[in-house]
Amino acid sequence: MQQNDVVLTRKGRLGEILLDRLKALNALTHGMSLAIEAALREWSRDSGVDAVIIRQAGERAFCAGGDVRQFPEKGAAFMHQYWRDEYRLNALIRHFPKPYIAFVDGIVMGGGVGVSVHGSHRIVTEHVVFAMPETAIGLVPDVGASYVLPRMPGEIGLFLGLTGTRLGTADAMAVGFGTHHLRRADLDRAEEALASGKDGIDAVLDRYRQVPGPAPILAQRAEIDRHFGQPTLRDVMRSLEEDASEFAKTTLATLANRSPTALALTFRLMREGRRKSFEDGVRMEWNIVSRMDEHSDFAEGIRALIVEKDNKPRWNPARLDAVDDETLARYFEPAAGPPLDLN
Ligand code: QUE
Repeated sequence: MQQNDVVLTRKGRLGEILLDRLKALNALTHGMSLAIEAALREWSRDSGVDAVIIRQAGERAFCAGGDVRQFPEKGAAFMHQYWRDEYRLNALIRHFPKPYIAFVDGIVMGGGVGVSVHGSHRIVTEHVVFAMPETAIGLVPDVGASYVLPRMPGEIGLFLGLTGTRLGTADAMAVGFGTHHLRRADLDRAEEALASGKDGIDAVLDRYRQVPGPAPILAQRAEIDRHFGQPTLRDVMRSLEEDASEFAKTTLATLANRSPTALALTFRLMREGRRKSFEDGVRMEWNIVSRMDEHSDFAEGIRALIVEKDNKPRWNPARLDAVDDETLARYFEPAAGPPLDLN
């Protein structure tokens, strides 16, 4: 790891995590995960630390996801260890004994959602762009998405997980990703006030919080719920195909670019996640991702969208109706090797 991919410092009463990997939109490396975990474990026992804050270097991204670019060349053993350590960090954040405050001031996708959404306070600015875009690279929404997305209003989480739709500030607040909306221009002052420990966290955030405008996604809520509330993915597709609306047309066009296997896995993952604990949801994600080998759509998605950037993934199978149920069911079987340790 580059020493300054993540900078861990004390700021008054705060422990501060600074994501600082500008060349890759602060995408989370294995080394960054391990360094953040070690700092959190230390700060949880340090009575001089009242709360933890996680922030981004640069104006563009909080964290664009996992650093998946080199996954195929690094091989299965590396990928498996990466995911084990990342999911253990996600669980640590979810159960962190002190306030965990994310200042999200740009792109937050995939793994970036994993190091923010499970914390107690998620501050979003006017620059936030939230997405769970994994189906675009042949993967499924992970890092606890099987717990978080099904708990969003109606079928919005399933819609976001299948399509990878990007949300702005008001939408990120409406779906519950953000707990507070602050202006970028107020973040440094808010952090200083938190670091001073003079007022409580909620008092400080209330002083700076802004009221988001109307959320465009809520205007689509009825259409989303009607189409994505169908019992099977085939029924969802049929429902969209039978609808001539602009929403149905653009949604079908988006889904046509996604990995058919990833869509089918995501549909089942989100539906099963509804009635599972966070831990059992993450275990289900682990069972799936542990089977993403060099022949999988995930390897092809990384090639097409991240490395070569031709944006022309050749999915196998290429059509949803060729994804068979037995193949899908196998991804949900317990993974090989030692059980996932989330402690
Ligand atoms: C879907 C994704 C990711 C993505 C693009 C998608 C993702 C991810 C990155 C990414 C972006 C910039 C980088 C990098 C990775 O892109 O998870 O290393 O420099 O991490 O369409 O899920």
